[in-house]
Amino acid sequence: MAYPQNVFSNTTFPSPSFISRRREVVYANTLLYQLNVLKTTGRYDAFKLQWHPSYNDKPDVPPVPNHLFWDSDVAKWIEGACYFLQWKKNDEIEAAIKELVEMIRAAQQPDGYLNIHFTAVEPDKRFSNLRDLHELYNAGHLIEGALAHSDHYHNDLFLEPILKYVDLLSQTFGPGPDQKHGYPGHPEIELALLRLYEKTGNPKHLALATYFIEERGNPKGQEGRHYYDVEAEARGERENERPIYMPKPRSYWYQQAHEPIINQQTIEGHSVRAMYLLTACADLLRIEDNKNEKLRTAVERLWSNMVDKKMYLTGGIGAQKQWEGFGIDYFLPSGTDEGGCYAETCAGIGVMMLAERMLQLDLNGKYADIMELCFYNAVMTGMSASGKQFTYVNQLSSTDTDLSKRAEWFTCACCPPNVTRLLGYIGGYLWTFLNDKADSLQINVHLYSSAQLSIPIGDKVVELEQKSNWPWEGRIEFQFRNASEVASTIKLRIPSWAEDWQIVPSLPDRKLERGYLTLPPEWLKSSPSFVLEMPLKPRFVSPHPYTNQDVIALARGPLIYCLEDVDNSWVTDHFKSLVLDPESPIGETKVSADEMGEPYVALTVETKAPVLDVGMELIPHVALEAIKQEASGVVGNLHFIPYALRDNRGGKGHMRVGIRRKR
Ligand code: FUB
Ligand code: ZN
Repeated sequence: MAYPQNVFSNTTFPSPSFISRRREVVYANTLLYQLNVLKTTGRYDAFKLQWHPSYNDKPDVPPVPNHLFWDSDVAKWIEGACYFLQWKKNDEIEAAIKELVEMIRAAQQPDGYLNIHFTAVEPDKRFSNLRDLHELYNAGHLIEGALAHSDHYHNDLFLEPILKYVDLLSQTFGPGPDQKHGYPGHPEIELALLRLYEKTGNPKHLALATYFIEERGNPKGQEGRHYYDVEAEARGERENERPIYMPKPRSYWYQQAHEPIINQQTIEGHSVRAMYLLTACADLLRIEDNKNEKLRTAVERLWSNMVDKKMYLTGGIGAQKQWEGFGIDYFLPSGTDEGGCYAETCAGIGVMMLAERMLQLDLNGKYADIMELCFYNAVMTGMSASGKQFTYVNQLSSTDTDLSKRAEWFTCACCPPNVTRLLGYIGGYLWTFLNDKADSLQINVHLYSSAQLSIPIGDKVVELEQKSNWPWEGRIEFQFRNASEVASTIKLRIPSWAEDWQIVPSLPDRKLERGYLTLPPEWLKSSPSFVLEMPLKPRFVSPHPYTNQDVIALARGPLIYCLEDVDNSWVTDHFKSLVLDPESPIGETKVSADEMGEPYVALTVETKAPVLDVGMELIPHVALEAIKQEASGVVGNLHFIPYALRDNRGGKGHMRVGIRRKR
């Protein structure tokens, strides 16, 4: 089983760490908090298929009804809850899952169909708008929920109706003359079907996923035309009609359906869709033993385009609000007043999913570096210390219209339960292992934390335990146990930002290949306890010069830092007029957990006057002097905190990551 959603159960968290503390919060607060929201908003009961008053609401984003994703919100919550229940029981959560599964079973139509909106609200419109209406996206999340449920409860109560629904989908979609040659506007079902295939071994599940992936973007898919054109015409859509998130009619790059994936040169469109789709592509590659050269090259090409040219310093992706997605190369404004920035929490989770799948195809630290960057910044910023507030958009600088503030929930609530389920199976991201033969084992350690991996081999359980205060300290102690009869190799990731590192006891041949250090069997036999030391020093980082942003930001280890008004109370302009000298000394302070829920390392930059500069000399018609007098001056030292921990202490919501570089 290669999926992190399966192998996470080999990982436990016996001693405290950033990760275990976040998991504790989700278990203690978030699951029940989100369950309550599901109930109070109508989502919980929606599978009863009764009318809900909100079904009359005008869509916030036409033509997408606000409640269209309710199936997925419930499914993601069940999925996350099942992961946590494998760790600790909870009667209230168990009872809710039981009731939800009963409702889902009862909501299934006689032919297998299973969807709230297209049963309770528009039953005559099934599969009539794959482009915009998330029917198959919801189906994908139901599949993933059912897989987690079946793994936890060892019964088919949830999986059974889902398999019946998938049968209906397999009959409906495919290359046959009587089938629809369509595919989802929002990918998700592809990766879910591939995971389902891993469990069932049913070739129909593989075939449907493959069909959705390969058919996507076919210009002549249906009646010699693009499927979405034919579908739109059948709905009576006018030629110039378009959803508001598409800049022009037929902007099918929004759904990554402008051409077949293997031909796509740059990563385009809605960022969550792109990540879910590419994750499925990577899964398909692995299932096909990485033999599909064209698909492999396309996925690698799109990954590189994204990471090199379309990713924020935080690992966030998606610069354009209109389509919640990618802009042109190097277009990475940090906030609304600069022209955008979206960096949705789900998109960060999607990057992690893709990175993890790429690592399984190609053990290269460049994927793990990005996976870690996303986790500790773009994703972990998505949930408050309390586990009861969330972000959807994660800008790198606030403005008066978009303050750095979390919310209790969203109308379109994809992100909060996505963080929940990610933390449920996060153990599956720390490491991968290969033990095809009974007497050999390879463990690849991608992320550091305090955790234990247990791998049953023969009649023994081989264990690898790591203990560290990562990401705050760079010393990781390892214990490798019970492996005496197994020829074992461990590969440790050395992050690309690590200037210096040491392994103790020393390793005669320090073989660092593509970001991983190999600890060979002979060495491990004599050194089952070893330590990796990696000093975590603060450093300045900058976006690529082609972004035209002459800014510097602070990083330490995998963490990106930001300024908040809570620590820098003089700020009135979201730190826009601030300039920072990259030569400034940086101090570190250990701060106890307080409101952050996490003991952390704060950074202080000692500034030299003047540090405020309105920088408007180039605009002659602006009355500069008054502004300058007000803005210029010494503000004293600048206090930075990890971006992931922002908005936990009140304040005005002024925040910035990248500060203008002082010349
Ligand atoms: O459309 C479903 C989810 O809601 C997407 O992944 C998010 O970007 C948001 O649009
Ligand atoms: Zn989301």
